[in-house]
Amino acid sequence: MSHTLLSGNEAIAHGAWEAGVLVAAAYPGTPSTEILENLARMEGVHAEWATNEKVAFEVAAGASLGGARSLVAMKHVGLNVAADPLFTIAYTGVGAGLVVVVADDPGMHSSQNEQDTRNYAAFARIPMLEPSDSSEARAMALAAFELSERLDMPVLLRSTTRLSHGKSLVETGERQECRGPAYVKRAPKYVMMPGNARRRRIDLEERLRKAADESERSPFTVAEMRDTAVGVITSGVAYQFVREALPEASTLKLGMTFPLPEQKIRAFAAAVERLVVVEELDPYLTSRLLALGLPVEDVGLSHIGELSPGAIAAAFGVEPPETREIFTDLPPRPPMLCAGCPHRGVFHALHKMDAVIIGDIGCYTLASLPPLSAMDTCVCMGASIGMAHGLERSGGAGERPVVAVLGDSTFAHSGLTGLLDAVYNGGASTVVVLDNRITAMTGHQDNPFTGRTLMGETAPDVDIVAVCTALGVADVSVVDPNLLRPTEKALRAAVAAPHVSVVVTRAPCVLLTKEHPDPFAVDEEACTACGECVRMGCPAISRGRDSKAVIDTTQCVGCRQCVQVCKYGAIVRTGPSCDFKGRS
Ligand SMILES: Cc1ncc(C[n+]2csc(CCOP(=O)(O)OP(=O)(O)O)c2C)c(N)n1
Repeated sequence: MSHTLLSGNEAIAHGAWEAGVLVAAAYPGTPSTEILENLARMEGVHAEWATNEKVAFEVAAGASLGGARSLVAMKHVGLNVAADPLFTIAYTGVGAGLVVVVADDPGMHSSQNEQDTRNYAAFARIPMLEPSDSSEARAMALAAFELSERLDMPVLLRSTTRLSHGKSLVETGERQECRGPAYVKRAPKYVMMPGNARRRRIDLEERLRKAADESERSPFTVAEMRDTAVGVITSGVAYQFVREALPEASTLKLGMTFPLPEQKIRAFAAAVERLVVVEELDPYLTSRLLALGLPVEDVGLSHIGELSPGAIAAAFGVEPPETREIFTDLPPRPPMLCAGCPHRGVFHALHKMDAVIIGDIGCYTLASLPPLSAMDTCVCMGASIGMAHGLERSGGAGERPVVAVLGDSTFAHSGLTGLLDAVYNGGASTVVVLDNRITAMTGHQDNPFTGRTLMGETAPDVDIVAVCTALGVADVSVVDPNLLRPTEKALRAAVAAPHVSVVVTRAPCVLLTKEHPDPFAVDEEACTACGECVRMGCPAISRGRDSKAVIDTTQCVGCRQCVQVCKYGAIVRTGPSCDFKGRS
């Protein structure tokens, strides 16, 4: 045993490793990504980035069939993608322990919506554990595998951003080696056609009854009796906020939040004068406690966004805990495409073409912000192609070209089926695959088009062009998006095609390139202040004296995109070849 300062994600990975996890799969997504990145570095684990969360879930489920303790991790919206296998694997049950880690993002720090995954546990009828710090995250990850095997059910481990990324002390242990029995054919358990599924449905209720007993006995549910004037029932990171805001209040911290430990809850409720539930996001516990007939008092806490000790103190009408403002004088850093991002040129061209740009999720979503303002929609991963096809078929875009734009990782995640659909149904929209050779937005994870795996091994170099051709796209071209004219030409040709066309814009993410050419600078005499380069939205370019362009040479990576839009030759290379005398 040793003590280490770990984030919730690191602790979950460690707990799973100690439990002897053999196979782990995930699709990256903040705030869950580091779980797999950590597991990939641990001895004895096969860890992989799956193409999407559904596939990741199925990989883990298959490994569990084969007697390997398995883990799948994702962010909350990933569980929507993986929901199909989730609901039915609740019926089949597992081979060796199967743990599903889902990290919610209250407050949407890096997500397109806010979801409370606790509802999924109840909806799919699978047990759920909710850690409140890193130490519990490790212990629960370990315990979740044992619980999964005792109950013959997948177990959901729910985290939230503060837990996943916050650090606290963890006592870690050694790894147990525990391979389960090899796969045996058991069709009545694993083949979910109606006759078998009906029997497993009844069996699921029996397993849930056992899970409820486990919940009553769970060491993770702890009643802490202090002043009994107020009793707070809470779970997860909300427990920490309650302890800060209401240090005198009695608390019942629920570790297993599906099924709920009804007797423990009733006993706690009977021992306090006022009973309040403090929970982040949906009134998940509140509605269940009210259904039990318990007198839960509504103190008016919001169900939108993150909780905080201050918000809890305000709801209870007590002094907020002392907080210290740190780093108050930092300059604002609004999100934007990086200087030299190869996506920029594509959006510049699409904007000029007055295309309706049906976007997707990735770094490129930032093109929706001014000055590029080059995106019309962004809904969920992979949505761009289907939505563009629907819009094009509706005729609602009139004469304007309809262009779907998505990254290489998103294309692998859920773009392929949309593209096949558009081809099959005789669409005529254009699809742009922004192939920057990486899953950039979530921190540079590999994907099937990068030629490397999460374990650092070489993977087959799957060619996006060949994939599109195989899906029936007649018109596929490849351009370097740093070259603006050829990019615009390829896009114009693609939108003119009478059928579905694909343009693959291929240039590595600028952050993958370690060495850059000399930066550029503006020749003030030649600059007319027309603003064309500023409209590219590069963070290295701003307006200076007399509204003329200024390039911050510490940010400029020499991509040459701005040089190509300047009609006056006012942007020139610095360094030895500089052809103006540094008038700035
Ligand atoms: C269902 C789902 N899973 C994961 C995410 C997190 N996520 C947002 S964008 C993105 C990948 C973007 O990569 P890519 O499409 O290659 O574009 P890039 O950022 O490299 O430009 C991921 C994994 C999400 N939003 N939704």
